[in-house]
Order: sequence, then C-alpha cells, then structure tokens
Amino acid sequence: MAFDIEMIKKVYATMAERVDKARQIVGRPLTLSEKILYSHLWDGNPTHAFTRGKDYVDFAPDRVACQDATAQMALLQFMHAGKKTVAVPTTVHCDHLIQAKVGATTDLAVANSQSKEVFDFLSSVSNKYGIGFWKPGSGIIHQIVLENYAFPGGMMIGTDSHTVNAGGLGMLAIGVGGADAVDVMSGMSWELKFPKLIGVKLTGKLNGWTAPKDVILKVADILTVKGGTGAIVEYFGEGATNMSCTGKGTICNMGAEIGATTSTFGYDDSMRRYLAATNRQDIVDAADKVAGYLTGDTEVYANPNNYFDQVIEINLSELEPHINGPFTPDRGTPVSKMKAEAAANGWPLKIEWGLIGSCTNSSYEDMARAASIVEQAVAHGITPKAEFGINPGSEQIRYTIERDGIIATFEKMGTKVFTNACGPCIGQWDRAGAEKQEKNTIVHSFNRNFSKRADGNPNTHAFVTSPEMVAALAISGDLSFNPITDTLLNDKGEEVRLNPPHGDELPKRGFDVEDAGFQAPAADGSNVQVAVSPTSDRLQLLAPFDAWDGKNICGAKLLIKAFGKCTTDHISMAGPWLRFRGHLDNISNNMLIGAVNAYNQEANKVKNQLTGLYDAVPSVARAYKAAGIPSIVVGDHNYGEGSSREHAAMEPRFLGVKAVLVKSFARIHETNLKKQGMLALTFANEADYDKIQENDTINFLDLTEFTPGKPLSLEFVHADGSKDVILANHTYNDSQIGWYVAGSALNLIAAGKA
Ligand code: MIC
Ligand code: SF4
Repeated sequence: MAFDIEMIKKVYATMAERVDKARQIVGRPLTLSEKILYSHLWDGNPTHAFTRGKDYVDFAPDRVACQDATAQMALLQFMHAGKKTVAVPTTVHCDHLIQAKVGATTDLAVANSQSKEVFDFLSSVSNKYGIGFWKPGSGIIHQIVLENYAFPGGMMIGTDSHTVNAGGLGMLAIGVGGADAVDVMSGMSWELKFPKLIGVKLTGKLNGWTAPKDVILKVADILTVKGGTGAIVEYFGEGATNMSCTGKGTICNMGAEIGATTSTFGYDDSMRRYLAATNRQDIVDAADKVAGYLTGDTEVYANPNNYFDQVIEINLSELEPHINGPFTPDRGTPVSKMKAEAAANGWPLKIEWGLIGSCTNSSYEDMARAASIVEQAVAHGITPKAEFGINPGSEQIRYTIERDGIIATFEKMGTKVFTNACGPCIGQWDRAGAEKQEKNTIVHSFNRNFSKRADGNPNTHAFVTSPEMVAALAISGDLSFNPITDTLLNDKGEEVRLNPPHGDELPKRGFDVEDAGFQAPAADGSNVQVAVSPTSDRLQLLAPFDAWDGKNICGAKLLIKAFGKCTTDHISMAGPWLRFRGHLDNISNNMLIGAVNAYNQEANKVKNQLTGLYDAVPSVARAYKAAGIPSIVVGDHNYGEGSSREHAAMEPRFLGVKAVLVKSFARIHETNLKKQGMLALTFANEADYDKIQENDTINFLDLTEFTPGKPLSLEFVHADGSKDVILANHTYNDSQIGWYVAGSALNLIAAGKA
C-alpha cells in the first residue's frame, strides 16, 4: 500500500531542471499548472511553448487509478494489450457497486455476495498485472488516493471524472475514459489538448457557516456546467492557504461539475499537515526541497491577469453558504435567498433526507463539522425532521471517527451509517418509496444532482450543499431554513439558534485503522488465471470493433435527436445498471434511455423508421443494426457532460451508431467516442440542429477525405425528398483519425501499431 517515495523523488529531481528550461522557452513566469504540465512531457525536456486550447501534447502521468464500475471495461481492454504488467503504478478501488439500504455491515455483505463475480474478476486481474487492489468497504477511490497516493507536483489520470479531487494535494489529476488509462498502463503516452488556464484568487478567510464547498458552489454558479471546459482552474491567494487540504480537495473535486480538465492548488502548510497526518512525512521532506516549483511563480499570483486566460476573484470573508440545484449543480442560491427562490419555482420545502458523504465531502473535517451541528441539536432537545445518512470516505476515516465519538453523535439522531462507498451518490440507494415517484426534496453534500441520479425518481429535487448545511437543513426539515438568522423549536417549545459549525481539520490523536482493505499484487502474476465465464450476465470478454471500410457512410437513419441536457447519466444510466458495467451487450440496453426525444419531448420513445412505430432507443438501435443500417445521434450543448464512463461511447458503437453530431461536447466524452472508433462531430452552424427532421436519412459526402482541420459534409435527406447539406466540424488529429480507421484505439495497440 505504501506510496512510492523513490518515484516521487525522481519526479522532483527532473522537475527543477525542466521547469527552469520551460520558463526560458515560454519567456515569462509560470503558473503551477504549467510547471506540472511541462515537467511531465512524454518526450522529456520542453522544447517549445505550447498554444493553450490548441496543441495536442503527449504526457507521462505518474499514476493511474480506476474504480470498480469503470475498471471492468478498462481492464477487459487492457487484457487485449498483450502486456505482462502495468507500466506505471496503478490501483483499482471497489466503491461504486455497494448499495445503501440498511447500514454498512449488512449492505457490504450483500454487495460482496451479489457482485462476487465482478470483485473476484477485478481482484484477480489486479493480482495478475501488478495492480494494487482496494477491496469493497475500503472507501471511495478519491479519498483513498488523497490519503495514500496523491502528492504535490504529480500528474495522474483516473477512470472517473472526480479523479480531479487530488488537486487538493497540489497534483494535476485528470479524469479519463478507460481506453486512455489502458494507454498509460500499457506504457504509452497520454494525449491532452494543452489546457487553457483559469485563475481563481481567494482573498479573506472562511468563517461562520461558510465552508470550502461554498467556494466551488459559487464558482459553478459563475462558470456554469461548461464554463471550465478545456481549462485547468488554479486557485491561489491567502484564502487558499487558509484552508484545509481536504477542503481544497472538495473544491477541486467539483471542478468536474464545471467541465474543467482539472483544478489545483499550490503546495502549502495545509498540505504539509495532511501529508504528515497520513504518514507521509517523507513526501513533505522531499517536497520542501523543491517547494518553489510546487506553486505558481510570485509574479503570476501578483498579476494574474497577465498569465491566466480568465481570472475570478472571491472574497471568502463575504461568501455566503450556497445551496445549488435542483437537477443541475450550477444553479446556485445563497442561503438567504432560498426562501424566495423556492417559492418562485415551486420547489418542495419539506426535506425528506439529508445525506453526507461522496468523494466530495467525506473527510474527517467534514464529518466533524457536521457532527458539531448534530451535537447541538441533541443538546437542545431538537428532534430532526428529516432522515439522515452518512457514507464515510474511507475505512481509515470511519475507524477514526468511530474512535473519536463522531459516529456516536450522528447515531443519537438515528443516522444511518452506510458503507464507506459511493452509495446514494451514484444511485446505489434502495430508498423506500422512490418507485412512487412523488415530488420531494433531499439535500446532500455530493457533487452531482442530475435528474434521477440518487434514487431513480425524476421528481426528487436534489440540492447540493456543504455537510454542515446538510446537517442544519435536515434537522430543520425545511429547505428555506437559514441557520444564520432563523431559530428552531425544541421539545419544550423554546426557540433555539444553532451556533456555527466547528471541527478539527485532522484528528488530534492521529488517524487509525485496523484493516484498511488493501491487497498487494503478486510479485510475479504470470501464473494467475483470470476467469470470465461465457455464460455470465455481468462480465463479457470484448470482441474488437470492425475497422472502417474506407467508404462514405450512406443511408444512415437518425436514431434520436436529443433535446436539452444530455449527460452521461442520460446516455448510460448508473444506479441499477451499474451491475452490467462489465458486459457490453447487456449494458447497451440502457443506451440513451434517459435522453429526451426532441420530437415528442419524451424519454426512451423514438421512431423506428423501418416500421413507423415508436419504441425504446436500444430496441430501435438494435433493429437498425440487425438490418445492417447505420444510425446517427444528434444532440445539444455539452453533450456527455458528467461521468468518464466510456460505456456512453461503447454502447452506441456496439449498437451500430456511426456518428454523434452535437452543438458541443464535454471533453472526456468526446475523447471516449474517438477512442472507440466513432465520429464525434459538432455543427459548424448551430442553427442546423433545427433542420434535422425525425424521418431523416443521412449520407456522408466526403468522409473518404477525412483529414485534420477539414469539416465533413453530411447530407440530410428529408421524408419529402428535400435535402439539407450540413457542415460538421471535428477535432481529430492524424493519430486520432488512425483510431477511426482501425475501428478503435485499442485495435491499434493490440496490433502493436500504436
Ligand atoms: C459519477 O460520479 O458519475 C461516477 C459514477 O463516479 C462516474 C464514473 C462512472 O460512471 O463509473 C464519473 O464521475 O466518472
Ligand atoms: Fe462515487 Fe459519487 Fe464520487 Fe462518483 S461522484 S466517485 S459516484 S462518490
């Protein structure tokens, strides 16, 4: 389990040299993000300055992390790469497949039996290929990475969009699809368009009820779900250094919700404290020697406008607690405005559940601060109005908060302590009554609140807020409750006011754990057998996708024109479908079932042009596929926002969709489509979206001339015989066109040609 200090020292040894060189080449002071990017170039030393937002650059990340729901597909692909072991340190974490129902002990036992086949598969593949394996119950991937593997100045990738959490410890940590991870695990470079840079200057100091979460809830409100696309967000200023390391993790974590490539903070005392508390003084000693390289240059932070593409300033002393939602994480409402907003929008005021946890907010500090609110309520004799559930971030956190009496405090309010896992955050929540689809409100400390995400009920209004606000709101049972100004009634009918939360940043007596849940891989795994049963409905070996036949795509049918928000939750739903993440055929039955059809405003009801009848999206896709007819998907802005799950790209590929044409893409999803041999295209003229009709047949006119920088022409033949030729842009470079030609990036690796 030990982190690799020698590897880290090596990173630091080359960092100084490379950063100094980069500074000369770029010809000006450097941001932290640039320092980490330039010192992780695949070909060693920097030779020229890159253009932000334009140049594709090859990088050499230091680590890879995968979670169970995406690792299955990633490792099924890795098995085709023909390698003996992974080329860089890699870990697999079992956290997504555990349902929250009655409480940790029972729920974990149920998961271990229901998903035994999948956990056994992940454990044996990890053992075979030199991958560290974190068992179910060990915790949520991003907390474990922060506690064990993240280090200032490092670069890592992970098959989960919230990999970015490790920015809290000064890393550049980036979420990717499994195919990208396979490249790095196979010893190849990892490609990324050199990001733009957004600087966020934090002045002042958090106080009262305001928490780190409010910083990112505010940033999300300013930048919206696509405002960070293609950019790294770098935080600096006295407000940043005044904040805990895990608080920084919360802020970086939710950078995924604004589409940012990643977010990061410069190395400071909060990171020293956190590293020391998690038994990594060695890293502090090594980092201190190169500390100047682990943060942005002084001139940059003094005059940020000269160095960042965009600068935002937030005064933490004035920041109010925020409650974001419902249905989207960027709809921000300061707590003082909630009463009016909720009334104006008809949001149910009664709160049914308060949930604290997820990779965003499950640290020791989060639990301690939320418990301080619960403690007060108990002392005042207040009965909580809503139900309460917590998911600790890791076994180390759970063990320590139990030792320190924090769990006992929560239990005084009848709180359910669920497994150290994602749980309700990813729809792994057997919520009683959810099937009735009643309109209701829940508050949680998670990061995402897309429709149906937590409990499958489209009428659940989920609001995102800090753990301490979740506690206060759930106790009051009222979405419009403002703990700063309002009072609560206790069991004697007295009005009482809650004091602002408090809690230790790190446990005074240190962290403790009996069994963290780690399994080290075999020193030589060559004899380890990995079994996948041919009759399994959970796992299926992959067959390579067909190579391109070199011809224009002709006679394709429009499968769906998606209307409005279409996240990866709409394209490949999680919750109950998570159990098929290792079985491409089975999981394809959820393809686009959440997307709204632009022609009837209904989900999962599209026209089958062969029969004229309306049917479920996967059934119609399968009908076209069976008839040998290609299909295409059309979508709106920020298509594929949210998760890194490559199933959202593999399913359409598997069901015969050839192209996805949208107004704009979320970064990870666009790459996932390219890697799986799909055409990811954007309208050259957005208004052309309106020209596409339900009964259209599509012909590509110049795919045979597919080249970087040259738009493609698509002919849409309407039912009355009239035609529109629509120009589609793409961002494929030469090697990515190679993936398309081969049928997928993996086909190239398997052929030894990558
Ligand atoms: C999520 O938060 O949506 C997930 C589940 O963690 C995903 C990964 C997945 O779909 O497995 C993510 O954010 O990438
Ligand atoms: Fe798990 Fe939720 Fe974090 Fe995704 S966002 S990794 S589902 S806790």
